[in-house]
Amino acid sequence: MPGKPKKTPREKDLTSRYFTGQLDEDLDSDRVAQHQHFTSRNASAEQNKILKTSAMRAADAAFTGDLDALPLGEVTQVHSLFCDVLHDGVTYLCVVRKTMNKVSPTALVVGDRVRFRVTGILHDTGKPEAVLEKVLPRDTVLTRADSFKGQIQHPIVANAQQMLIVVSLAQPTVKWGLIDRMIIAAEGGGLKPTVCLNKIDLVDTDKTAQKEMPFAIEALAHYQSLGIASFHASIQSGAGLEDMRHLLRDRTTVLAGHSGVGKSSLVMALQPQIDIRVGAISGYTGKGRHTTTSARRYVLDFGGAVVDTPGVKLFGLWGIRRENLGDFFPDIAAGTAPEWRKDSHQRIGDSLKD
Ligand SMILES: Nc1nc2c(ncn2[C@@H]2O[C@H](COP(=O)(O)OP(=O)(O)OP(=O)(O)O)[C@@H](O)[C@H]2O)c(=O)[nH]1
Ligand SMILES: [Mg+2]
Repeated sequence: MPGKPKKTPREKDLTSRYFTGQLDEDLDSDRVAQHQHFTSRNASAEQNKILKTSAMRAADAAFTGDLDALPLGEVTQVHSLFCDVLHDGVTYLCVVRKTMNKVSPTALVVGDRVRFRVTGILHDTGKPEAVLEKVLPRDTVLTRADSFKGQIQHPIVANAQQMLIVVSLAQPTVKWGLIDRMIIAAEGGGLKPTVCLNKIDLVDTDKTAQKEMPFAIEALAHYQSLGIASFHASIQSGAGLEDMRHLLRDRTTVLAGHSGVGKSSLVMALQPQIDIRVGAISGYTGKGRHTTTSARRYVLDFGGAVVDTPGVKLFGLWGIRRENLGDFFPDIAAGTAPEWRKDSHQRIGDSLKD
């Protein structure tokens, strides 16, 4: 196995400015299992090494043509030095033009619409190589902050219309505070939130699920009163899968939630042909283990696209201050907020900057 290739200063620069491949697990104290980290890094290093010799040279050459005449694609996955871009059913392996930061002020993310130039070189993976020349303005962007105090913004997904917040009744248990934060992030970024109460089958066998169920029903009814829809689901029984298909059809949806709640399993249940990694249930500790390690966009054969994201434990809010927090808690102003929402409002407010 060849050693990890050393990065030139330019490559380091590219990495830090444009790409946030393993972004989500870096934001929280959560850590990816060591072996997963190791494997994905090695794979990245191998691919980056090959790309350096061809597409990166192409990225250095000035492009003088009409940028808007170049093919338009969507970023489906971001790696350390390159990204996958889908155009007309073909995935291109793209490196970013050195001067592109003038066009894009923040890191490139999954869902970004981009103009790219095909190099004519075929990568070992079978993907054609290309140079990413331009990022188009985003319609929406789902963003997290580096911490609860929100010093640095980390955009996660661009141009999605809605966010499906997946929670599981048990294994792991629902964290309603996390749901409230995700709803705020979705609405703040221009995405419509919907909540999916998953693993509903566990109500028959799992004591935690049985204990949680009455409160879950109450909480979801309260969200409904705020215009946030929800549905129950289970890949075991098939419950809710038609609701989900209906919700996802012809739209771009981000799936988000705690690690282990079953986000990737739901995607696979709807699109079995998608090759996606799902965590094993044996030895489950209820702590979450990050099976999905970076956001990835999949096209749905019944219309639309879905972005599967890595699980989170914490969700730092970006662009939300104590003064505008009330905009996301209309029930507080209306005097209809139950105690758990008041607590949530208080806790989120305390965690924000003045
Ligand atoms: N009982 C039950 N288990 C489920 C259900 N859906 C998923 N699981 C199990 O839950 C575990 C975690 O599923 P994943 O789909 O990997 O969860 P995830 O949300 O994608 O997790 P991360 O990628 O780590 O964020 C797997 O062992 C699944 O088999 C369900 O409806 N019922
Ligand atoms: Mg997953």
